[in-house]
Amino acid sequence: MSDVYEASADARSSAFLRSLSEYQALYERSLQDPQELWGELAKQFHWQTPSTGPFMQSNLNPALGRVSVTCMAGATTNVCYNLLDHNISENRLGDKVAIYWEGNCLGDSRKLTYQQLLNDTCRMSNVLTNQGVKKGDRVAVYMPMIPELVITLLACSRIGAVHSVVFAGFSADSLAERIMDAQCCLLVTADGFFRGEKMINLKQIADDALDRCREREKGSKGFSEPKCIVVRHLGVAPGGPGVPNRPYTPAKRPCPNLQTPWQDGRDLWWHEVMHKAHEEAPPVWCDSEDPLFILYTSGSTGKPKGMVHTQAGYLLHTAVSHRLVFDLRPSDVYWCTADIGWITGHSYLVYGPLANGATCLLFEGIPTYPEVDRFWQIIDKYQVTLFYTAPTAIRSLMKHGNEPVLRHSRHSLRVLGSVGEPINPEAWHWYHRVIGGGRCPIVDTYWQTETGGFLLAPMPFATPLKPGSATFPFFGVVPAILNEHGEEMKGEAEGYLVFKQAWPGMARTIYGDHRRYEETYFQKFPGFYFTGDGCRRDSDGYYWVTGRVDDLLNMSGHLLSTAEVEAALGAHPAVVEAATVSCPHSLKGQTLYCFVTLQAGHTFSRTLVAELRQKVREKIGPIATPDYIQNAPALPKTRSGKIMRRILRKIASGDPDFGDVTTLADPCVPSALFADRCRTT
Ligand code: 6R9
Repeated sequence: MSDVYEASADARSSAFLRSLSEYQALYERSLQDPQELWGELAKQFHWQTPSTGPFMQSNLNPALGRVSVTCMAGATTNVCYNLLDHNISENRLGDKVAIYWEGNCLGDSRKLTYQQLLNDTCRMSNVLTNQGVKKGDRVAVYMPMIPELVITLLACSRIGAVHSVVFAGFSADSLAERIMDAQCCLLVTADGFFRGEKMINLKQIADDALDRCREREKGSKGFSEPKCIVVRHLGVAPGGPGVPNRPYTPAKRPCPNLQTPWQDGRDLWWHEVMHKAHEEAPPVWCDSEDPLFILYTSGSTGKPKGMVHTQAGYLLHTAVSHRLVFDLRPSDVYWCTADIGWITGHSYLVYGPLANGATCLLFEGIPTYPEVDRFWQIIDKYQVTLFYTAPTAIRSLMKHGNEPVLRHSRHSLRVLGSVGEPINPEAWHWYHRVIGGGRCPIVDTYWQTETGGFLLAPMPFATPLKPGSATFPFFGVVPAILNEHGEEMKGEAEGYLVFKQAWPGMARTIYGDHRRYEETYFQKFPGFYFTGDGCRRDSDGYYWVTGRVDDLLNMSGHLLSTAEVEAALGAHPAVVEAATVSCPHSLKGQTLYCFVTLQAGHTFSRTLVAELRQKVREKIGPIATPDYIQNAPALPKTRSGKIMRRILRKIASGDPDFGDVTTLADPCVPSALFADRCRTT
């Protein structure tokens, strides 16, 4: 065990868990008697009616009947009530800061206490109710990283409505697809926002999406165009600058020129409806298994999957894992840099931390604006103690050297976290040594949109760390490594990562398509939850997630489906066929490498490449823009016509060792493509 990091005795002394054996004992307990451990942890929350059944019940084998998972059956609660009212009344957190908001521009900031967050959330709950939103209805949310986003999620939860957040970097097409899939009755958005220097007219994109919904659903029964509530974030109040927009302040850098398209009768200004709404709203009690939210994640067929998360299990899992894995203290200032449009933002910026009564930082901007030291400057400004980010962000900052970091003290930092993809050792060491000054443990947290919360993660002061390994399972979580035949491999092994039993925070279904849920996660290895990831277990029992084994790729920590990108490229009239694979990238981890076969009469040119890139941005969003597009007069196909992506991956990564090509219809294709490949360094 050469590269192993252990916390100092001093740092351990005050931690929740102080040694590996303490972790192991608690882990064993969590497996032997989940009821005892989780039941104890559940006591910190308010249950309007207690659970009547065992802590969890599940069937993960489609052959034995419908796949189903329930947690705390029979209990009723309200997640928003637990995060706000309960923390205020039981834990006296009314005056504690819940959210520090740091805007894109320097000097643009706000803060909300738990009491203020409750007041605004109640108003918004009344706004939603006044618009006819009821328990179980779906509300689409397409917003920048501003407090109104958190308020909207909590308000939905308060009235039992199901939010469906769509990342504000997704295109109008993607938004429209998600609004229609979940049949949302309302959309909450904002006029616009800045990312660094770049202004995004969000309402324009939202309007385009709503137009698309209308076009596609023309004539179909039961679809009525969603209403739209718009936060004025960038625009100037009617009547000109200086007219108060209270209680909601727009960004410090208003844009008098921002054109916000508007449709009377459908669109409502947030500040106007909020102003008229009452500040008190009783919570609507929900069943432990009622849906809390839907969040879409890429699917290997190209169609995104609306993962459905429910109430009790999700609340418990996110709260407990956040508290233990970050060793949370009442005085901590916790910063998760993920966007709320992703699961990390849902579980570890909103639900887990607020359930724990933590003070959270919500940052609207990007790490490199106005300068590459913005993260470190913010850490000092708010005296951040717990910092959670992604390897891709670390790598992109690492390339600017140590000087921008060393301009700031960062002495407040206590625990660092990593999520989204495997962290490479160079980035791990830089994060540990330079950012954390060698003092702070790094919790490498492995989990997914589907899992709701951490599945593999260290206890920061108890688990000896190995750079690049998410170490051991969280409480109540049982990993296994299977071979191609579905046989479990013990000891040192490499294969498919699965989980042997249900855990509280797991997604219960895919919205509107339970069969797809069963097929995607439980069909390949009946009785196990299949992650889609490969994994290795070393001789010390540490888990090392090696990456996706399906047709998904992880670009800058975002999961993308190669099929979806291929479909976007195929929508260009010049393209007959497209094949997309991932290839390694020094900053993004993985990137997209696309092969396109053109229609006769079209020539491959720079203009065409630019058009193809644009097509992908339009259909999916800027996060999916491919780095490499190669002309492929022919693709390597089997005689039955299947594209051999294995060979394309080799070409993309510059490896001429194609392996067995005898099954190809034309064995010359790989070398021809290889000779013409794009430079990928
Ligand atoms: C939370 C999140 C899930 C996929 C997952 C895996 C990769 C996430 C990781 C990791 C290695 C880690 N992944 N965390 N790989 N080490 N610590 O990212 O959810 O967007 O659904 O992505 O991300 O491949 O399957 P999501």
